[in-house]
Amino acid sequence: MKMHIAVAQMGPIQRADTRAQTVARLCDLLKDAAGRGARWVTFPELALTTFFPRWEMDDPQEIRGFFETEMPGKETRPLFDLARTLGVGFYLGYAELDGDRQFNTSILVDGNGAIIGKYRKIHIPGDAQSQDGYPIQHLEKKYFEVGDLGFPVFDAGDMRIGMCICNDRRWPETYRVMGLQAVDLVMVGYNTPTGYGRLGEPRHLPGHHNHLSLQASAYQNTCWIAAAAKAGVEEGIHMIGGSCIVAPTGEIAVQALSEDDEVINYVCDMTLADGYRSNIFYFERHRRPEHYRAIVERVGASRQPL
Ligand code: CDV
Repeated sequence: MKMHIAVAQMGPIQRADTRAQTVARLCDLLKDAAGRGARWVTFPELALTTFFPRWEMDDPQEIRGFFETEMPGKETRPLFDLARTLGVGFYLGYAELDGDRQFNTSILVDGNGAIIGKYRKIHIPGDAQSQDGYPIQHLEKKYFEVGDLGFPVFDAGDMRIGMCICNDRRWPETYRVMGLQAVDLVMVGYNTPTGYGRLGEPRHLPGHHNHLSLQASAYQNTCWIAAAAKAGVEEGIHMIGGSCIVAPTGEIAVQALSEDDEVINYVCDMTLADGYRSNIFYFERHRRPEHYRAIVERVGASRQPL
């Protein structure tokens, strides 16, 4: 079975950009993807606003302005209507306000414009308050609770789709939980600054680690991964691009070349995973969960005497 999939990378969204402007960009990207024949599109994490967790804000009204209280809301409805008109499904990342609870969320919307899945980011990186000495702040722990929905996989007709969000893509557990549900496609959006800085990494490494994580995870869990960056210089901070579609072989099938709004697409052979699932990664035959207890019993690495 072949499935035509697209990734819609976005260039920067500045703070002054309105929701209407940003949704219009999303609609243009969706049309571009549909025009190429794609049936599913991945948009980035927090795709409706600038990456606001770089700022420490305390005014509840100001913070609230970055969150959605309903989905679709008045401003996002055009994207859902367009999906229905084009018959194209999508993944969309946004900041969700649920009562007084705040989550970094993604939804899966089908080609009828209906929400068929929701995920709330589990691996929340960064800090709860600004840190001295860091060139840029990353305050997701201030603005978001840890997600409470686990890593579900959704029936999308011809395939099973799972979701994760940005930092989640670096953790093997993210994909293995979905791999154990026989996920076919994982969609992920990200905002990754080049100069996260606290690691003092050379500037080429964030892009390398992005692809390393995605490629290893697709291969080890026998699934496709469609990964969408928000890229370029946003509010003075450079974020990596490198949006891509990765095959279950671990190979990058197609990759964005720019740091702007850009659609990439690929006709994915969904049977490519079968060979791995029935051989080297035949989970039922080869996995040894009785030896993996530490994974669920321990959070950190133990330095206790051996
Ligand atoms: N939005 C993110 O989750 N960003 C992280 C940064 C902090 C490194 C990431 O893992 O890309």
